Amino acid sequence: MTIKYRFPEGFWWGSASSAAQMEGASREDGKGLNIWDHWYEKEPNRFFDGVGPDTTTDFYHRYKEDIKMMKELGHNSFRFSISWSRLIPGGVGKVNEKAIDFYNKVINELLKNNIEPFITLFHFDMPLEMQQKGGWESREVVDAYSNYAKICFRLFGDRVKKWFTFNEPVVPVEGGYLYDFHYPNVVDFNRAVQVAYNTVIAHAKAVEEFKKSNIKDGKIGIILNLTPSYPRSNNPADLKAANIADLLFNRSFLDPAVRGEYPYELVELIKKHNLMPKVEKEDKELLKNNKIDLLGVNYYQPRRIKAKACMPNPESPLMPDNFFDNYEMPGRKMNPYRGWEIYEKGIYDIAINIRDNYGNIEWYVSENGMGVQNEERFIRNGRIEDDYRIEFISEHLKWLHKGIQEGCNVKGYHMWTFIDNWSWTNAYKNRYGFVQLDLKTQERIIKKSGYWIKEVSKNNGF
Ligand code: BGP
Repeated sequence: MTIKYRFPEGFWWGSASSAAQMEGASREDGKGLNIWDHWYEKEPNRFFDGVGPDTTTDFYHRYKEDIKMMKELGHNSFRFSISWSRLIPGGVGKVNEKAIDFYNKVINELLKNNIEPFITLFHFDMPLEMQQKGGWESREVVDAYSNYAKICFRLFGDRVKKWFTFNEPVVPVEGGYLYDFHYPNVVDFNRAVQVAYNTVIAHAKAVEEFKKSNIKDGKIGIILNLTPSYPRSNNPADLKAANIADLLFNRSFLDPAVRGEYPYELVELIKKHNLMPKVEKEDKELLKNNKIDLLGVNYYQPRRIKAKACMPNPESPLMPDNFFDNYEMPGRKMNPYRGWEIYEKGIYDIAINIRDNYGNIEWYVSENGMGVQNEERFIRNGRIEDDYRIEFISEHLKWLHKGIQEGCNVKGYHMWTFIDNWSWTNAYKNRYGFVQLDLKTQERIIKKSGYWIKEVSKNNGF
């Protein structure tokens, strides 16, 4: 096979996952409840086909078999998250020995298979008791989180060298406090800003703890879902709208994490609309002193923006959408199942932006993927022939490769995800895996894309 797109030596090939989406065993071995367990108990109707987070892919019991399969797919790295409510039920207090044992076994099994573990500390799964204390609106919860982070570094930092404080921290802000797709289903811009701000502070405190922990050769970072904001046109009104979307959804986390400060324009916007959060005087220093070493970027879709067409109803709550309209570009390529646009060049634009505006910091694609419904219809001779996924990945990789050729500091590419897993309120509607999961039997079968990525990883290119 001739290799047209070769990636740098040591490139990270693998996938990402999260505790709530794969572990299952949601009430076993002393795990506390998190907001997903709780919300599902209260309102199962909010979840596709009424499927909740109790079993998911049962990684808690099947991690050995799964790690073996990862090896078979050519993974040299794998990101998973620790469940805060499993490690420290209730969020503060006694550490659960059984959880320590489980995460130790997973880490050791990965290392035994030459797969480097990357750990995320928080992937949308707030312990219920912490939510009842106010969730990210509360500084007490921020401190509890930084203590949890410190405990994780101490327990696992001898073997785990890549750490991420948060996965997509803007999503719980959007889902939980603006657009009603995460618990606690609040719609309130002021509270959303406080949640976003306190999450950034929690992140910086965890980075501070990491630095104190002196983990040898360790790197600390954050995973952000960057959605490049493309204006409909060069009309100044469209440009202004797209810039606001970029400030609110990308730079609100990217700038404090990488540059150690908020963009001036964002602060002005927040002030102008009386949305300023409560801050503490040492916060500024904290941010400045705790920039990340490594950035993870989740990229699924771009954001297309146009200037607002109509005046918002003055009686309805202030929303980010008061400042822009989403633009449906004619001819855009869609993933109709997830309702997300597929725009491969976005990954290159992100790379160039990081190179030119964020000091060319070391980064990797921490998630990219395509969720497809009813994949069973593509089964031929017993396996899913997901050529659309192979095309999706290779088209993104070509753009990433171009970025690397042009000097972008990209270290790897992880897919969402290893195996079809539980997707929050979408449950098992859209399937993302290299491996098919039979929900009834828990049987695992590698899809065509799994064999394809194995070759890509082996050849370090395609
Ligand atoms: C990202 C999350 C993942 C994952 C993925 C796919 O935003 O980090 O947790 O779920 O998106 O999205 P979804 O599951 O909503 O289809």
